[in-house]
Formats: sequence, C-alpha cells, structure tokens
Amino acid sequence: MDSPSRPKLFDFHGVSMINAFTDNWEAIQNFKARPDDVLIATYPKAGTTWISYVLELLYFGQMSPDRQNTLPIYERVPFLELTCPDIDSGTDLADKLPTSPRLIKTHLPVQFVPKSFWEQNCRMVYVARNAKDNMVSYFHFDRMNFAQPEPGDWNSYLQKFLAGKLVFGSWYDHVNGWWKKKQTYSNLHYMFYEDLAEDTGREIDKLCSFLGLSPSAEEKARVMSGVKFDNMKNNAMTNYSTDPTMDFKISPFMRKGKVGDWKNHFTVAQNEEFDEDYKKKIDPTLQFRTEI
Ligand code: PPS
Repeated sequence: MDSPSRPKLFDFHGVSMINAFTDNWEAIQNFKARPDDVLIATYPKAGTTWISYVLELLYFGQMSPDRQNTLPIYERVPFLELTCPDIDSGTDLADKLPTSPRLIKTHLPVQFVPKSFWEQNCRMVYVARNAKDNMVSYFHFDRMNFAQPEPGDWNSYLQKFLAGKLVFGSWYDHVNGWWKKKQTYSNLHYMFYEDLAEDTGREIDKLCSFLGLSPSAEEKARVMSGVKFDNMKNNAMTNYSTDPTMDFKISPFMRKGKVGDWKNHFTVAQNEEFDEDYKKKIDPTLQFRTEI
C-alpha cells in the first residue's frame, strides 16, 4: 500500500514526475543560464554526486577550504528543478551562487532543459550508468528517501523501471536522448559511471581537457583522494547525512558504489526478461558495461 506521506507519480508531458520537480516549472524554464555555467546532467543514481564533487574540487578545492568544510554538496551544486517547502528552490539557489563558474545539477531529460543553457552554449557533463546497477541504486534510494514515491518490492520495481514509471521517467529515453543530443551539441561531455570507477584519473584528465582545466599533479591527486568512495562516505558534506528526508538505517546514500551489484539482486528469469526488453529500447550505438 502507498504511504500517504509519499508523493504520487504523474505524467508530465510524457515523463513520470512528482510535484517537487514540476511545481517551479515556469522559473525553471525561464532560468537564465550564464555562458560559463556547467550543467551536470544525469538520470537519478548514475553518479551525480560523485561527478559534482569532482568538478567542485577541480574548480574550487584549492580556493576555499571553508566552502569544503561547511557547505553540503547540494548547496554548492544546486539541483535546478527541486522545489520543496521551507528551503530555497534550485533556481533561487543557483541565482544566489557566488561562484564562477556555477555548477548546476539536473536530472531533467534533455528535452526539458531550459533553453538558455543551449542559447548560452553552456558546457554540460552527462554521466550515464548501466541500467541494472542504476536501477538497483534507485530502488534502495526510493526505499530510504521519503520524498520519493513508494518503491514497492523488488519485482514490482523492476516492472516500473521497464515501463519508465519512476521519477524522471524512462532510463532508456534519458540516456538515449542525451546521447543523441551529443551528435549535434558539441559542448556536451558524455561520461560513464563504469569508466569513472575503472580509472578515475583517466576520466578526470578527459574531463579537464573538455573544461579547459590543467590541474597540477598535486591538485589532481587531491581531487582523486577526495572523491574516493570511502572518503565521500565519511564526509558529512558529501554523504547527504544532513538531508532529513533520508533514513540511512534503511539504506545509506553512499551505499556500495560498485559496478555489478545488480548480480546480487536479479534472478536469472528477471535478468532474461530485462535483457530481452533492453535490446528493443537502447540506442544500439550506446554501449554500457555491466561489469568491469
Ligand atoms: S542522486 O540522488 O541522483 O544525486 O544520486 P547519485 O549521486 O546520482 O548516485 C548515487 C550512487 O552513486 C554512488 N557514488 C559513488 N560510487 C563510487 N564512488 C564514489 N565516489 C561515489 N559517490 C557516489 C552511490 O554510492 C550511489 O550508488 P549505489 O550503487 O547505490 O551505492
């Protein structure tokens, strides 16, 4: 049974959404991006916080130790479409950000991105994660985050994932849509969670070349150390322990951080059903790894 305190999913221009991400729609669509803004875009649970912290440390890690020690990541990298009572909306937080560039997070599918980001030719970093691990991570997140709809049991969650009936809609449409955009919009860097896990240093180098940054060897080492899973898990500014909507006794935000955890969740039959459906939906030019 759905808990009355949990938000309800509804269809919003063809994408499953909840009020927290649509109530501020006019301000989101009219958001004024600046040319040096960097938009971090992901389907939920694809590695948003990880790449946000990489970018945050690359740009501001040296400049302001106070910033690193006192501000949670979700205040340093505003979540554009988020609006909920008693806290600043994502658009307000972004408007007030004192940094240059501003790092801004979104889970919006590509067709919903405010037009000023395209008009200003902003840099965008998209992180994609293989569908199976992405779904496992989202399942545990929805169990512990009371601001998300009730996940139900694992098997019903899998059916919802296949049908695109999760917040921010279909994983397939999301990763395909952003992938297609990359063909025509050159300021988009499309990354994979699995690559980041396999060789963080290599992926940081690629990211820096996209962003026009050239950190020293020491700076790069500092970033690599800061963004290690255990370090982020133990860092109150990156582990979401300050967010009251989450119950870490059910599942922590920094849960496992692994490639291949899906093997601990899918039955053989579920895996076959998933793979059969996957072939029909994924853009064949977009290739994911489900193990490394
Ligand atoms: S959110 O709520 O959409 O912003 O969540 P998001 O940050 O995209 O995804 C959370 C998952 O990313 C994992 N994570 C990491 N993995 C490896 N290394 C580092 N440093 C790291 N930081 C976050 C986090 O553990 C969640 O994945 P799971 O599989 O649930 O552990």
